[in-house]
Amino acid sequence: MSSEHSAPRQHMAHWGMFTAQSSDGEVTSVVPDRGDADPSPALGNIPGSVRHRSRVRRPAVRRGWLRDGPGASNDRGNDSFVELEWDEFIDLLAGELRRVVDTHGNEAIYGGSYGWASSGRFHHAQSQLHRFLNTIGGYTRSVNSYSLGATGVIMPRVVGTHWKLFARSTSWEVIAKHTELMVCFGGVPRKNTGTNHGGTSNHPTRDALDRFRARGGQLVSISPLRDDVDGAARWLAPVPGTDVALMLGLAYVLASEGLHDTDFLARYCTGYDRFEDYLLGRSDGVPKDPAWASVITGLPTDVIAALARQMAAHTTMVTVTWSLQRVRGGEQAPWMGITLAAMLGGIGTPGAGFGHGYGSMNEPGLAPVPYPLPTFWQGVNPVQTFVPVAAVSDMLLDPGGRFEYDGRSLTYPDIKLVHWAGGNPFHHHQDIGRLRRALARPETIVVHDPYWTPLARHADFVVPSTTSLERDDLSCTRNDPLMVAMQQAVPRYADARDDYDTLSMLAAKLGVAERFTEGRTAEQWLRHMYGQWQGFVRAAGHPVPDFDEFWRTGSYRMDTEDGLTLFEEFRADPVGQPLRTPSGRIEIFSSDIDGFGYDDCPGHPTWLEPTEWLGGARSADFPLHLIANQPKSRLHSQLDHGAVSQASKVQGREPIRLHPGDAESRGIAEGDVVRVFNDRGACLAGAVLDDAVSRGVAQLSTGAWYDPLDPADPQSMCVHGNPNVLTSDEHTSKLAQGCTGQHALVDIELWTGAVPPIRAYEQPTFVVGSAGWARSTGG
Ligand code: PGD
Repeated sequence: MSSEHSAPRQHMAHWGMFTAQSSDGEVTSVVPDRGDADPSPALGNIPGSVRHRSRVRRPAVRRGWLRDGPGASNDRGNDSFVELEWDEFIDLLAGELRRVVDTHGNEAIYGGSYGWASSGRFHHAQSQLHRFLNTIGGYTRSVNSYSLGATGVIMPRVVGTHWKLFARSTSWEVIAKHTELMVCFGGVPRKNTGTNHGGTSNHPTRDALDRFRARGGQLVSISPLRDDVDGAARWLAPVPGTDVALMLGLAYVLASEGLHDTDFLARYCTGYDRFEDYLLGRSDGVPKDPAWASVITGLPTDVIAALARQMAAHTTMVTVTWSLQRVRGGEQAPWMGITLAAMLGGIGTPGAGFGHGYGSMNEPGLAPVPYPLPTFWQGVNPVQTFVPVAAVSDMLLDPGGRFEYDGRSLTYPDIKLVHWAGGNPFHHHQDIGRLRRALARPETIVVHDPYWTPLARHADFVVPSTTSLERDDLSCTRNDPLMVAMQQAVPRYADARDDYDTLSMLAAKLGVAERFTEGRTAEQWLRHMYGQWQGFVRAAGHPVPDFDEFWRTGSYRMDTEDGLTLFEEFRADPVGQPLRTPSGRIEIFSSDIDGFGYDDCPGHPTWLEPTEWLGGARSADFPLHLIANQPKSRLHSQLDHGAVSQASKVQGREPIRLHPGDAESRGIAEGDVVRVFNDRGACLAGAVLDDAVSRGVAQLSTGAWYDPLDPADPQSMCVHGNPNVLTSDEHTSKLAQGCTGQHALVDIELWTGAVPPIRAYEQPTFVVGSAGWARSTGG
């Protein structure tokens, strides 16, 4: 399909659709698609990324692994590599996979392999790896996500669904037309709406909010950061981590002043009475009134009471961003948000009710397509063992250990081989010092990535993957109308191969080639997957072109289900269209959750004092509340070396924003390099002073590639500004065991030492050799 690479090519990234211009094997410029109302600035990270110096050029094996063979090693992350020819590399890796399967069984392979990788339905890295591992007998898998760890478990129990909250959320159109008041816990940060998992052809949030405001709609943003909303909004900044207390204070006013919708609560919900006993203090002697909420949140009592009355008097949408559930006790905020919306009675009516994730990703509010998407079938995993995704360090450090999860008591497997494609746990996982000690435990670690990310540096086998720009693919997502031909923009870089090719070679060595490939090339898979999808759309009566015509045209616009209101069918007919909960209704009190007896997730929404917050004892040692949120200048850690991300850095470090008053009291000026620290670790960052950040708060986004001052020391300071050296590896609760990376208590001081160089994007050290050479010479 692609033979000439200098012509402009249409492509798709998680952060938007664009045309790439290239020359000499490199993308030189990108132009956002004309149909995109508000393109993401992150597209600017793409030019120069294909031939960047941090690319993995050839298959590489860690020197110590070649010398000593498989085994636990503290050298991971501080060793040199030997580049091998593909054939030799595949022989060695296939032999190691066979050894682990034969000796320890497939459960000993951890193929959780979490990560966002790239857009594209076929070349999706995890799908490729999971299918391959299934063909060789399966693997220990991970469940849920870092994005929505708490929500993914609690919401099915409370409203009977997880995916509907996003894929069938109330549309931006409906909000712009009907909502009078949006009360947004966590704001609606536009920086995040640049991104959608798998790609996105349009970014409607800014325009929708403009129309909402033009109609007289009012937005109240509740966040420690004023700029969590673009444009006019009323800003309330409670003490970070206290949103549930604020929601309870609001709920108390509704209940005590008779402003709650008792008919809705009786007809559509279960367990309100039990919750009300707690709310009004009948069960514990503590009324959760505005005065109580004021002490915890720092917001004035009358402000809380007035907001509750305003909410009751208007068509109000209560929204909760995903960040609020990425903390200890993270199940409570979305549960309490739904409860508050239920008390207002608007759920299922246009412009009112509940939303989860407006401003978290470019999906909530966008109309879904009514057809299944083309799918690369992953096969069946015969291994039943799984772990919650954020429990990876616990699993590696504690084989055989018991843990609680969603009402079950489970055991961590004994993992010997970790196989990872398309993710970077040094970006996404908490407490990197602990993660490094965990990654020293397995006998072998295999990583597929286009770049020498920190995870690749900690691997034994590093597989050079292509970027999506080096291959053809199909892009579409469940809330985007376009099926898009992602055209290869540049030839493959150096010895990089598609993960499909690498895994096909491994499958051939292991005697399962036919099962993995079904005899298809990548192009044949695209045609096959397109054909299946075409069948669905044609069955709905739409004349979808054949593959070749589609590829020439470049895209196909599907129908979408416009004008949705979340739970409207349940509202219309609660008996005929019940929720998939035990009661068929919204579970404000859940007997099942209550029955688990978890101290950190009781049977109804509850204020649980966080471990990391300014109201607790820990704040005496670490008096600043760090918000480790998603970055503005890139997606996660992807293309951190790109122009937009680099332009945001301060003296090469990730910017940390703090209030001018907090900076002044520490002798810190704009542009200084600072040391951010707590009892888990430390990193350097570049100071940006900004009164959009509340007093007592600091904001350091995720995504700066981990860059240890001393690579031999797992606890080393990161000289670049990765906040996950500071975050805690505690999980949300025994119910969901989700990620809690959003908050950490820290302190900050001026860095007065020499400023170390950034080495994160450099190649590791290589030694010349081959597989046999290292073993025979001890090299
Ligand atoms: P990415 O940077 O997207 O981060 O964590 P995630 O691991 O997804 O990593 C994707 C990797 O895939 C990159 O290394 C990229 O080079 C590689 N890649 C891209 N394309 C391909 C390909 O085609 N093949 C292969 N093999 N590799 C490819 C994200 C996670 O971080 C998420 S979703 C959230 S929401 C969490 N949020 C927070 C947070 O709020 N606060 C903190 N402190 N930490 C978090 N971590 C979580």
